[in-house]
This record gives sequence, C-alpha cells and structure tokens, in this order.
Amino acid sequence: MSPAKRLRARMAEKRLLHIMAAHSPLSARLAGEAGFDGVWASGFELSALYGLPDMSLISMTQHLDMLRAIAEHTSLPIIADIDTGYGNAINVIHAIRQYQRAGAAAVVIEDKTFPKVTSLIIGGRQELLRVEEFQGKLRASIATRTDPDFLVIARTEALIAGLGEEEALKRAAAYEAAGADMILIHSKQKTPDEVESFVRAWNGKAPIVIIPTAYPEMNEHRIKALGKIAVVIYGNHAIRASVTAMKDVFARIMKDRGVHNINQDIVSVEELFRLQQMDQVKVDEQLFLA
Ligand code: SPV
Ligand code: MG
Repeated sequence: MSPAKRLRARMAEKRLLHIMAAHSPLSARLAGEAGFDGVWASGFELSALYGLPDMSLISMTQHLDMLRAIAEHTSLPIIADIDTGYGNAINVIHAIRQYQRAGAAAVVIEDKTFPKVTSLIIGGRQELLRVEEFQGKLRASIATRTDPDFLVIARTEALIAGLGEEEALKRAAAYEAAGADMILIHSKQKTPDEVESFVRAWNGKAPIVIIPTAYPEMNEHRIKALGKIAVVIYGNHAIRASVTAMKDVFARIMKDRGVHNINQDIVSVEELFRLQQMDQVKVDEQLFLA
C-alpha cells in the first residue's frame, strides 16, 4: 500500500486524525510510539532545528533529505509542508515529483508569495498570491502526481494576512474548484473563534485541516463538535518539547556542577539503544559476524 493510500485508509477509518510535527527520524519514531496517526514534516521545526527563522531559508533539498530519513524510520504517513512550493507552478511540478518519490503521503502548499514570512509572527509582512496563480500551482500539483491517492492540501493564509473570513472562504472555494483534496485554514488568533466561524461558514466538500498552535484550547472535543475538520496538525510541539527538556536539563547540570542528580530523571542510554534498534544489531552480529 502506498503511503498516500495508508493515509486515506486512516482517514476513512477515523473521524479525526492527529498528526504530530517531526523534525527528525527520532521524533517521528516517538510520535508513532505515542499513537499519532501521522507526522507533519514541518518547515518551522526544521528551520528551528537549524537555528533559522521559517522564512524560505531552508532549501527543498534540506527538507527532502530529512523527509527521506524520516520515511525510512517510520511507517506513519508523512504530510509534507512544502511552504509555497519553492517558487511558481514550474517549481511546484518539480517539488511534487520529488516529494512523492521521497515517500510523502500528502503535501500542504500555501498561498503566500515566495519567499514566505513565518505565519505566527506578530506584525508579519504577509503577502498572498493572486488566486488564479495559486490555482495554477494546485492544478500543476494534481497533474503531476502519479499516485492518485497522493493528497494535495491547499492552505490559505487569508486569515493570517488579516484579509478576513470572506476572502478566506472565497480562496478556499477557488482552491477546491482547482482540485485541492483538502483545505488547511490557518489562524494566529489566540482563541478558536476565527477558525470556528470559518468552519461553520464553509460549505465546500473538501475536509478541513487545522493547526491550533495559537489557539490551543481547540481540543478534540471542540473539533469534533464542529464537524468538517478531518485532520489536526500539532505544528511545532516536537521542537518545543525538545527545547523545554534541553533547557531544563542543561540548567540543572550547570547548577549541580555534574550529571549525578539528573541521571535518574532523563531516559537511560538503554532506552536510546532501544530507539536505535540495537537489539537488531545484536541479532545480526550473531548471524553474520564470523
Ligand atoms: C509549520 O509547522 O511549518 C507550519 C505551521 O507551517 S506554522 O509554523 O504555524 O506556520
Ligand atoms: Mg510551515
């Protein structure tokens, strides 16, 4: 079964998929063990991993390399965050070929101009493409996919750009008309009302995807009560969890002037061996090292 078919099968079987951000094969493996339905190959997380702002500075090659490494280490379907598609529709054609081959199940492509500005920053200079131009990018994506199950998710940043619900609905309808399989509506409002209002007003057939980072009280209960939302992406919680843990542990080591106290509070080296699948190495040593 192709990765895209697996994602579609999961969607058919469950009303709401929970997708966790991943910035490495290890984070993807942990997402799998925690029970998530898939991983989000987040541009924000990978940018942060490199210590860079999420402003189209990470290249497609860097993102693809990480996605390939993730795909080798998890059976979870991967939703690839391809930002603006790395340029115009011609760049998008190239990107779709590459991401499909790399093992992605879906791509999310957003209607901002290239280079993009990270969405959640206060006072961000957010510029959107003309609707027709973005429709061309979507049509290019759909014409390029060779696996009909490969999902093309159109993300509108109309609310992020402060253009209001009417513009967001108009764009979402235009993107569905261009063939998008799903619509991702993004918002940086601190409460769910903006997204809830959009979802209530949406009368298209395409299911909705959300990333409730700015409005964290939008939990499964509230999402299900709204209906129409098929996927929730936790956009940056893997990297934020890592930063929280590292800050805490590093500070304690410096305070204690040693690792004698922290040792019992962090995962053991044996747990890392398990995650690295050292048990398989042991088996292979027995079998093959003469
Ligand atoms: C990402 O995780 O890269 C996203 C979500 O696109 S956000 O950072 O909120 O734009
Ligand atoms: Mg992103």
